[in-house]
Amino acid sequence: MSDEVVFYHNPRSRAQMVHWMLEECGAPYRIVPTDFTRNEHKTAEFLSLNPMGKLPVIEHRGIVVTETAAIIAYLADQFPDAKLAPSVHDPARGIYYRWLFFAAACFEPALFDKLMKRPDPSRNRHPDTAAMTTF
Ligand SMILES: N[C@@H](CCC(=O)N[C@@H](CS)C(=O)NCC(=O)O)C(=O)O
Repeated sequence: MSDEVVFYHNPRSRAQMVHWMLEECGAPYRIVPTDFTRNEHKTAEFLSLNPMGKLPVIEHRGIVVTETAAIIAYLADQFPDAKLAPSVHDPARGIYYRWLFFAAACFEPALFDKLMKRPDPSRNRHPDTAAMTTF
C-alpha cells in the first residue's frame, strides 16, 4: 500500500497548517486542490470523506482523517523520524496533548468568537445551577 498522503487543500483555509506539517514531517503527499467557490467541498464524493463538508482532509493508507489537530497529531505519529511528538510512553506526551487540545478546544473557538464579533454569552444562570458555577 502506498505511503502517499492524499491532501485535500485550499490555501485560504486551515489546510495551510496541515500543509506546513506535511513539509515538517517529510511525508510524501499529493495535493487535491479543493475550490470553495465551486463548492468542491460539498460534492457527494467529498462528503463521503468528510460529512462536515470542510477542509482539511487527508487520506492515508485507506484511512480518512479530518480535523486539523487530529491530522497534525496523526502525521507526527506516522512519520516519527521527524521527531515532532514525544513518544506514547514519554510523560512529556501529557504536555503535548495539553497544548494540542487547548489549541483546538479552547483557543481556536475563542479566537473565532472574537474574529466573527460574536456577542459574549449571557452570564445569567438558572437558579438551580447558579450556586455551582465558579465564574
Ligand atoms: N474543526 C475543523 C474546522 C474545519 C473548518 O471549519 N474548515 C473550513 C476552512 S478553514 C471550511 O472548510 N469551511 C468551509 C465550509 O464550512 O463550507 C478543523 O479544525 O479542521
